[in-house]
Amino acid sequence: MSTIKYRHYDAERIIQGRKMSDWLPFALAWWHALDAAGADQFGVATADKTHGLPYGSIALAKKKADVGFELMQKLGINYFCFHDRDLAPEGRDLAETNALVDEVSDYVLAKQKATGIACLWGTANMFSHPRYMNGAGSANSPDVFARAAASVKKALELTVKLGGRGYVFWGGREGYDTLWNTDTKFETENIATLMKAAVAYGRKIGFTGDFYIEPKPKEPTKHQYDFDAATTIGFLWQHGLDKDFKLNIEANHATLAGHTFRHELRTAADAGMLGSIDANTGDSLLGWDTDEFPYNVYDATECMYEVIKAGGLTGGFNFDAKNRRPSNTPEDIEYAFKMSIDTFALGLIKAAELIDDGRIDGFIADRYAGYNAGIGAKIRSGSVTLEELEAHALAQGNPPAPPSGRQEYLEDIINEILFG
Ligand code: XUL
Ligand code: CO
Repeated sequence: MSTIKYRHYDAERIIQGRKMSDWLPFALAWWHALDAAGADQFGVATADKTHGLPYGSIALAKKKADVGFELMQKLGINYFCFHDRDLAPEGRDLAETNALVDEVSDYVLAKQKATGIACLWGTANMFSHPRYMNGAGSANSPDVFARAAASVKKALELTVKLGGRGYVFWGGREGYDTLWNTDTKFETENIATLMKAAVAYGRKIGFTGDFYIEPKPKEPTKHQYDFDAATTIGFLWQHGLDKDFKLNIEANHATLAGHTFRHELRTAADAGMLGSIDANTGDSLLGWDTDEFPYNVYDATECMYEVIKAGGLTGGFNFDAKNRRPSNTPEDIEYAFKMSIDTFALGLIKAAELIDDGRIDGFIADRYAGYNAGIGAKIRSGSVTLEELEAHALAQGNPPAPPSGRQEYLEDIINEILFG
């Protein structure tokens, strides 16, 4: 139904046995597409997303829904992601805040029913309000902890109401700026307690989707507890949360952690926890979370290669991305989504070509072929002893010289598939 002419994205096209739209469930991030207006540490907004309505009003909240659904229909995007505070502003107290978001979510739900557009995931904003300056689940105050828990409860109810596939914890202020005032063990145990309570309540009210943690190493705190995929997986295993949680991997967060996007995707997939993706990019010359719309086809190809190998996502591709400050018109928002949707579609096409080509997979299979039989197979069984390995080492003489890793040959295959 999209009225945008894509160069590569074709929802119905079958790639590796599935429709492109099934490989790529794209989502609009309410906060960026409908709110972010270019304000940064150095200057005020450059775009006007108020539609002539008072900032923080219910009228504006509903207008944003109108604009958002119109944009998603135009782009052929089938999902959106939201924070509770993106939908409706804070009231004077919790009860009023909940009533406001009930009213706006009724309005959003009616639009979902009219358009067939669905919710990918919801989350609670536990980082903007000053009450969370010392954290939410990691707060030093049990009263703040309780308030955070109440907002998770409400955000879960909203996610169920809007049919969300997932529920995200991004630990906005869950971290520390100085260890001189912080008990890290205490704080991380409390975060786990909050997550366990969320799982218990979510399952009680019929939430069958995945919970996600979105790792990020820093910003706003100096050190965030969910530093990267490996750290987060360890935390989930340590606290018995691994059955209910997967990871939501964000490209810009991966690079902030000193990893590639692909490394984080692979690490999550290896643990069976690749759930969803926040599709964006940073800039190699800027060391912060710029949340740019992704355009790098190499990165998208690597991403889609990992996603195909992992069998797809239970979540989707949330464009947690905003226009650059000087790209400040409504058309710029459309260009941004169009460009990034085509980037991932091309990445999917090229990743599938790489897999069909078979040279990369064949090379990797050969590289480990020694493990298919004999002592190699015994090692793979996981039950080998040091005595058996020593016996093999003594009998074989010196091991043969290792074969080349052929990195440049393989990189040339990537270029050949991408550019001919
Ligand atoms: C912040 C970030 C968030 C989460 C949702 O860096 O990525 O927008 O995606 O809270
Ligand atoms: Co994100």
